Amino acid sequence: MLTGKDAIYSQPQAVEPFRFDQAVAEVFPDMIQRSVPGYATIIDTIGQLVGKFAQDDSHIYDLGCSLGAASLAASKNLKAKDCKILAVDNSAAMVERCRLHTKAFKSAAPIEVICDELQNIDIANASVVIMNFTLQFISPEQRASVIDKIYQGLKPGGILILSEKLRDTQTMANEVLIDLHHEFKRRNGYSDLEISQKRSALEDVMRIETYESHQQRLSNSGFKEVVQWFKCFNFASIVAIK
Ligand code: GEK
Repeated sequence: MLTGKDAIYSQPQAVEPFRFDQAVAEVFPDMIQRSVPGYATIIDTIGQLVGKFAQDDSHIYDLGCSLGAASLAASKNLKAKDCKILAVDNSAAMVERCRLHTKAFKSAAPIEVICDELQNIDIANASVVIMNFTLQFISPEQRASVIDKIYQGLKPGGILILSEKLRDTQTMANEVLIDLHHEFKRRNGYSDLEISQKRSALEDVMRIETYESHQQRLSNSGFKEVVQWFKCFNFASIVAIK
């Protein structure tokens, strides 16, 4: 599979709202590695969690799967029998490439790649649901019903792995985290122009919340225990246990 280097915002441009289109799908592995601190660790740990929590005869959902990195990590670590992995994304360009990635891989469980809004997907018989940096792209008004639906579709003892970019309620502390993230991107070769144009492109598309709002929403849905297992700058990953 050909994947390139992300240079989408390297030239000055009239910045349009960010979309997961063909140009983004082509450079996505490079883009996410250079933009999300700890991405490789998070994918690796999602695999470990699937190894521990997937139950026999159940479904594993990867909502907002992009090119299928989390689904592949799930498949590599799966010990439970007769599971099915359902990978969902609403970007046709992502789904097309995800199908190629997952087909090329000899998976322990069938991986079905679905092109649809995750809001339209029924969640049933699930032992693990993964939302790795996806909920932040769902409109805030729809988030509670998405989390409720996931909770309802999980089996007892099942988990939701939720990774998100966060906002801190403390103004100065929030700025510290944003600066550290921008420095992380600079060190990974992004210019100040790329960082600021990407920031503008994402402004209305990615609506980030505080850790406390996520925690509250998860416990409102009924999750028994919620733990932040990863945090680096303003990026976190949470495990919520039913
Ligand atoms: C990874 N999880 O590599 N329905 C389905 N998919 C959606 C929706 C929606 N309503 N909205 C956005 N997406 C991946 C990375 S990227 C995160 C996830 C990022 C999809 C969108 O098309 C994109 O592929 C993905 O969610 C978010 O582990 O780029 O910051």
